[in-house]
Amino acid sequence: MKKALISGITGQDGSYLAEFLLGKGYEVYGIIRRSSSFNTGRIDPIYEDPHVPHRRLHLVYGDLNDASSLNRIIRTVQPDEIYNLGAQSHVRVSFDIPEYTGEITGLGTIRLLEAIRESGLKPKFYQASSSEMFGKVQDVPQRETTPFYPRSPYGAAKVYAYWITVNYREAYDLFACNGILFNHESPRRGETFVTRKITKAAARIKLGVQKDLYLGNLDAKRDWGFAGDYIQAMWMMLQAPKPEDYVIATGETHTVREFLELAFGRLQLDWQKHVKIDTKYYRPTEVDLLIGDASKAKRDLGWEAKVRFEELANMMVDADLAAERERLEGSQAKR
Ligand code: NAP
Ligand code: G4F
Repeated sequence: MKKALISGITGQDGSYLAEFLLGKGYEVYGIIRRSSSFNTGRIDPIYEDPHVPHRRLHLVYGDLNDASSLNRIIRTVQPDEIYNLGAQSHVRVSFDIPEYTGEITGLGTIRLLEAIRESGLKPKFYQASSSEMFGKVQDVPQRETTPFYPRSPYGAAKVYAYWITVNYREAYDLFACNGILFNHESPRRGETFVTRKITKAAARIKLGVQKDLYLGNLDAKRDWGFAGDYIQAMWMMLQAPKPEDYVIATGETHTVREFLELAFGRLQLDWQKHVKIDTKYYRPTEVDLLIGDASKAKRDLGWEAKVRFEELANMMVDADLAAERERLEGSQAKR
């Protein structure tokens, strides 16, 4: 039975990847951080689902800021595959905490790579690289050969993590891959990323528990796909005959405004009556246009995005409407 270690297992991607790998028969180890409130909400359902073999899921305490914990985990778990998904992953927040973002999102990667090197083991390594590295884009669409031009502390930290992964592949013959993933979303998306912020607000407005939604730049264009499709590409990269870097994207781009129209439209709401602009959500430097060319992944891995833009928006709105209804019914029952 293969063993996989996931940093960031409590996040959106980590939870989908854990389910996927358990389904493939892996023993899955996830690194979790101590928190004063529960942070395992996305993976708790694994323990409740009779179809998911949860006895093969193990959670271990550690932190990408704590090399000794990473060394210990790698020595004791001895994983065959490591997926480094842990990060301070919010671009806007990275302008407020740039040093911390560099520490976790950038240096966290070298701590993990060094722990691997010092262990003498040769696990395969996946690095969660990002289309945010393309920033002020030098090519349209962006592909593996497009030069990076990051526009945020987060983007700059991811560029460091990208190159250090390439360096360890070349210097130490490590099977290490960068997945350059474009934005991917789901009902499990963090609630402060724009898509989820919109779908949750639309559901609450529909149910009469919220009136307005405050947003920033509506003109930015993103290539949005479904997280459940994208985590499969991570695994596929580590099964390929040789380690390489891949762009993972849908090849379509849409504005934030288009996402708003679809999400509110799904609930027969007019977004213009509810959305207000708050400049605090603007970034000092913005990434205006992202659109990826994933033809290398299609050719070499047989991967391609299945869920398209409208289906993604509908899926997220429907899930938020159901969750909000349940929450309201629960709070009424308690009274
Ligand atoms: P996410 O939901 O924000 O999850 C981030 C995960 O990192 C959480 O499990 C979090 O743990 C963990 N983490 C944060 N700080 C940590 C630390 N100091 N030590 C260990 N773990 C830490 O992110 P996501 O959307 O799943 O994305 C997964 C990865 O892909 C990230 O590296 C992100 O930067 C990258 N990425 C995402 C996208 C996208 O569109 N989603 C696109 C390209 C790349 P807590 O739960 O304890 O906070
Ligand atoms: O949803 P976002 O915060 O995602 P962003 O900045 O593109 O970053 C996400 O995708 C990256 C891949 O390219 C990942 F690496 C990263 O970890 C993260 O998952 O913002 C999308 C767009 C931006 O242009 C932003 O300015 O939406 C715009 N926006 C407008 N109003 C807003 C808001 N973004 C947020 N978060 N909140 C707003 O109110």
